[in-house]
Amino acid sequence: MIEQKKRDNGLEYIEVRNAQAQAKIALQGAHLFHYQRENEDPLIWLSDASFFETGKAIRGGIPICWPWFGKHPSPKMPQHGFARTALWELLEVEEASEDETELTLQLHHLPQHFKLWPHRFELRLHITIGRSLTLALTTTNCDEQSFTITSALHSYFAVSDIQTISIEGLENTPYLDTVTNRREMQTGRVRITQEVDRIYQQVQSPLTLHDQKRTVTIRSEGSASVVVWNPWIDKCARMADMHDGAYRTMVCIETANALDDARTLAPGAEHTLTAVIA
Ligand code: TA6
Repeated sequence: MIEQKKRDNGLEYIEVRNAQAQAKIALQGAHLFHYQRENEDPLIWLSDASFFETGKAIRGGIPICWPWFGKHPSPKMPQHGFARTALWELLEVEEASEDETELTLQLHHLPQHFKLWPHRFELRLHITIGRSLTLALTTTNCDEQSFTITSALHSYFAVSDIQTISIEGLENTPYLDTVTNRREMQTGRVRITQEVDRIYQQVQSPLTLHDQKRTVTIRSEGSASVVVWNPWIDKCARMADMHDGAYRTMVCIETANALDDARTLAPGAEHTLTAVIA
């Protein structure tokens, strides 16, 4: 089943249901904000205080950070780029089988983007919804000049209790701790007992999120960097779109092209950043 729906304030989204899972994707940002497998609790976390307003990023789901990740050198520019608040177009929907649904959404360069980022581009997101969830973000350089992007599939995962989870697969991997602004080396699994905001580099292997209720694997393609984020108590309390205790039920594990993993595309070239969540 695929339905085009609108929230009370007019924000349009697509609802997908098949034998294996259900999902919701807002046209703003091509933002998947719900994914739940049959007979399971939601796997992707969504703040119950999220705004669903035009021009404001939904808090949770899998925001698309593009064409830059993080803060822009100019404070007037939106953090994490403009793709996640732009209105995308639904190009194609295919119910490949009763177990799998595929969607393709597209963002084409528009005049209003040029003042933010003066390049001609085409951006496509291909989402496969089934027992596993796949997002593939393809950037095409439609310009005569090369351009460089940083980006992330900024995935929010629902967890039973942040203090009991661990993330396997980043052992002995270097990272930038953006809380302390120091470069560190990961020893053992990642555990969260404070604010964590780390950009791991030279990431090779698939990751495994160990939660009390389940184990989730995240396999990336076209990416050698991963961001792990939890705002913890104080930062969460300062966020208008997160209730105070919400940090306890979420962790971000983001498949990225960040820092040294930025990607430069020659005219006509394309790059795909993929996350497979199973
Ligand atoms: O991915 C981690 C991060 O860059 C954090 O620094 C925090 O800002 C988070 O993204 C959320 O950013 P947002 O702009 O969605 O509030």
